[in-house]
This record gives sequence, structure tokens and C-alpha cells, in this order.
Amino acid sequence: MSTPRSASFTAGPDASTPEFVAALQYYLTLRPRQLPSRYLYDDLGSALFEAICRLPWYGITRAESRLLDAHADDIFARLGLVSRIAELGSGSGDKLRRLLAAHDRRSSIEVHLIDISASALETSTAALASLDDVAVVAHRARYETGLAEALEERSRKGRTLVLFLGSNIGNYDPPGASALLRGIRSTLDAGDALLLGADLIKPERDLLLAYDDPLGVTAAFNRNLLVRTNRELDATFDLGAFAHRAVWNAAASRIEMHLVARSAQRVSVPRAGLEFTIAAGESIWTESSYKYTPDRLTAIISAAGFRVDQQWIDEGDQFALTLAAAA
Ligand code: AVI
Repeated sequence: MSTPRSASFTAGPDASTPEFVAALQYYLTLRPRQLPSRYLYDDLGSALFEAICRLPWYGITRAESRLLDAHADDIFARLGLVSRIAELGSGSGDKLRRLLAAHDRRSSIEVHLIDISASALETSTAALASLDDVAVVAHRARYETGLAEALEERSRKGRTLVLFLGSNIGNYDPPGASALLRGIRSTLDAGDALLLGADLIKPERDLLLAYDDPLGVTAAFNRNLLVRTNRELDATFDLGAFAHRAVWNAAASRIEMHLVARSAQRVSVPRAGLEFTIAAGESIWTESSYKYTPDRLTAIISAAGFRVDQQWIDEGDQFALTLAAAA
């Protein structure tokens, strides 16, 4: 059966400036000061993240690609007829393309890409739109909103599969991760499925190299948050005055990224009405990347109302792909 190829964009917020302003007003005045990691992904930040994924020290993307290539057939065999896939944080679209290579297309499939980055959506839509019998719909939205839009039409033949890959779950704190999984479950019907990719705890040395790479790409990715703030909100962050730092917090099972002030400095963010002094050595905490054990993943997925069907582990890079059905 053949359906026309299609690629369409649903309307999403164009400039997120009021939200960005509100976030800065809140997070930059906390102690320790923070900037939420979702703002790392403007156009340049998204491109830098794509570069990170190719670094020899950052194994997440390669490990997940290996697992998808090796087990995509098995994933579809376990699920039966899948008529809709929704990917949260679709990035370049490469992972979905790998998965779709194993879809038999005896029936057409609708693919929903959900991302806050316009450039990531353009890239992923272009990567998938040329596939036969795949209808692509892009949603420029936060995950919850985009998923609700994607799954609006409920009565359909075949299952819905939600993809949450790339260890994006790691950027949520544990209560946030559990709430997000419960939220995903609440949008699904029994028998629909979730495929979750998550990075596992590994030796500290490997984690630090992955988040503080010798080429300085991750440092640029982190500092770009200040570049973006200077550009969009006329802020006065002195880029050279901030050092990138990655720390493994073993007690919390997370890598933290910080921007540490090399010297005391006055910063103003006029469009957010902020003016403050950062002390020498003070840091702005920009990201947490939680790492899991396979058992912990099974526990949080199950607690959200799924039944874990299979878990595949990449032993080389210590990464897990977990397939679970909405119970
Ligand atoms: C998108 N996310 C899963 C990445 C991570 O590993 O936490 C973002 C990243 N931060 C630094 N390097 C990559």
C-alpha cells in the first residue's frame, strides 16, 4: 500500500523570549545560580551537540545506533503492527531512520517529530521525508505539548510507539523523569509502547572525558548558553571569564556541567531586568546528566505504568535500550 509522502509543520512558538526571560529571572537568582539545559539548543547549540555526538569520547549516540541497528527487527517483531511513531527530541532524525529501516511498510506509518529546536526539526524532517510510505509531521513544542498533539487521533489500527532516545531522560532529575514517564503513559492506550535509550553508570574517567572533551566542543556547547543570552537579551557575560567544568556527582549519579567564573564580575541582563555580581570561583550550573543502572531503569519505567518487555545493553559504551508496553 502506498500513501503520499508528506512533511508538515504544526505551529509552535516562534521566539521563546518571554519564557527565556522568566527562566533567567528565576534560575540565575537561585544559589547555586543555574541556567536550564533546555536553552543550550539554539541553532548553534544544536549544531555543537551534533558535533559532540561524533566525538570519540562521547559514546551515547554510537552505542544507541549499534543497538538500534542490531535490534530494530526484533523491536518490530515484538510490537506487531505499528502505525504511528512519536519521537521526543528527534534531533537529526538519524535514530528514527535506523529504526524505520526495519519497518516492513506493509502498511503506511505516521511519524511525529517533537523538538523545541527549529533547526533540528528541519534536519530530521528532511532526513525522513524521502522515505516511502512514511508521513512526517513535525511539532515544534515541549515534549508534553507535542506528544498530546501527536496522539490526538486515538482510534486507529496498529500500535503507537513513543521513542525517548539519546539518554534525554538523563537531563531530568529523578522526580522529573518519573513524572515525564507517567505523563507519556497517560497519553497511550494499553498495548502501545515506549522505547527508552538511557546512558548507564560507568567509570568516572570515561564520564569526565565525555563531558569535558579534549577538543573543547562540550566547553563551547556550554559557553554558547552565555553567547545566546548576550545576543538575545543584551546580557554582558564575558565569555573568556567563564571556564567549563564537568563534575561527576556519585551520590546523585549525575554528571553536572558548570560555567565557573575565573574572576569576580558584574553581569547585567537588561532585557530580564537583572544585574548581579558573580564571585570568583562561583559557578552557574547549566546541566545535569543522570546515569542509570539497568535495574533502576526497569524500576522507574515499571512504576510509571509500563511492563518492561526487553532490555538490550551495549557492553562497550554501557548504554541501555529498553522496550516497554503500556500496561
Ligand atoms: C542531550 N543530552 C542527553 C546530552 C547529555 O549527554 O546529557 C547533552 C550533552 N551535554 C553535554 N554533552 C552532551
